[in-house]
Amino acid sequence: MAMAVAIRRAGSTASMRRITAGVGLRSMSSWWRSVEPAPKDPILGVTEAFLADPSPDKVNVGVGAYRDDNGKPVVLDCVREAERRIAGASYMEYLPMGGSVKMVEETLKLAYGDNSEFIKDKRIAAIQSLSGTGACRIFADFQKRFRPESQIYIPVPTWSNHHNIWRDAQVPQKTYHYYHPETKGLNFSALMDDVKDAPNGSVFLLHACAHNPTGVDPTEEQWREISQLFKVKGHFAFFDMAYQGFASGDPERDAKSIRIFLEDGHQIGISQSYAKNMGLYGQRVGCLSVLCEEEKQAVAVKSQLQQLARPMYSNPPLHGALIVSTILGDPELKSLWLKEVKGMADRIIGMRSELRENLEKIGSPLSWEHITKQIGMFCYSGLTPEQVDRMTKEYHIYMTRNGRISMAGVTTGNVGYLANAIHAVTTTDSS
Ligand code: IK2
Repeated sequence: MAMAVAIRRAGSTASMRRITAGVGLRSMSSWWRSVEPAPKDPILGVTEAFLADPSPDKVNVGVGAYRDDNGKPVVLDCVREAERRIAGASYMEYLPMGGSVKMVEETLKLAYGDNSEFIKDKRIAAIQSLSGTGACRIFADFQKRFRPESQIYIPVPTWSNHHNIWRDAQVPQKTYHYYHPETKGLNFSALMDDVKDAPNGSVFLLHACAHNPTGVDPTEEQWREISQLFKVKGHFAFFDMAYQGFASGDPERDAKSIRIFLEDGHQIGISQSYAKNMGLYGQRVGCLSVLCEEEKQAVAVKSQLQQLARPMYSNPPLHGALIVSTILGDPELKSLWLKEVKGMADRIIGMRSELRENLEKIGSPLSWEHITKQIGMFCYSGLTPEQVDRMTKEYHIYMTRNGRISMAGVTTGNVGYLANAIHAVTTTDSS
């Protein structure tokens, strides 16, 4: 702009030449000179490295994406049938800013319950989101806009992208205790202390089930205690539910934490994703909901959530929403989906037992009980970053440096190899 004004003012061709040959043009040609490469994403970077490795032995247990027992990505039968029904549809218009009303309605039932009074009373502000990540991000922006003084309390550890999401939304972050490295379980007393010590009315991010990366969830009784303490403190719970169905195999059971908070009268927020439980990873379909005091407030909140989405992506994509609403709106397809979710969860549970048994059979002197105690897609193995580096360098096994193993990538074909590698790096020095 300044350059254009200078050129206009300069008038003559000769002086224009002097300007363009000078500092102005040089700085124009180096607009992005100060840009350094971004650090690799700790999860997606693992997949990049895996793909670049020519070894025939390579195993990817990095990203949390479900594979069948042959290590192949899966398209669920219910999804294939829904796509068959959708094929040739003449409707390719924009969805409204808030997305598919039908998809959102069905999605809320999964989280709040089929007969939820909150749905009946229209107390929930909800929009279709760009999967779970998009739901978290819109919520973070909403939090920043309407509670600018608030912070977000995030568990240690958590899904690494949570930190990026709230950082980019410019919400200050605090952490709370969650995992105990010695017991490889929940550090419940430290968690409760942190909840107690947080200023009244704080916002907490809670993993609704199948905690990523630890695979450690509070028990039902512990959820009840957490909920009671949240009441006393007036805290707000934002539930990230990226794995509904993946913990127990039953989406209804996996919503228990949320139902406890609802019974106790909390106003909560929820992020839901169909990436894992419907295998719709690349379709980017999910839902953000915020439970309000009454309908009028929900209408206002929904309008503001849409307002946040509009300048970002205008409206969400159609295809994934059609798949979800076709499946959940048809009792037969829905029961096929429930069967398939259970099948995925059961295969992972089976692989947990096999991995542990293999390690015990090899004669590992260490305890691997946590492999079968933890739930969901991930096993937080306890391997150190250095041991993980050896898994990759010496065995071509790719996993995140925090020691997380995506159990969804373990198969009957690679479980023995994986166990041998774990045994080697945990009992011998680097070769
Ligand atoms: N929230 C949590 C806790 C998640 O784990 C994820 C998905 N993470 O998957 C990648 C990995 O950890 O290997 C999400 C939210 C968001 O997932 P999506 O945006 O795909 O729905």
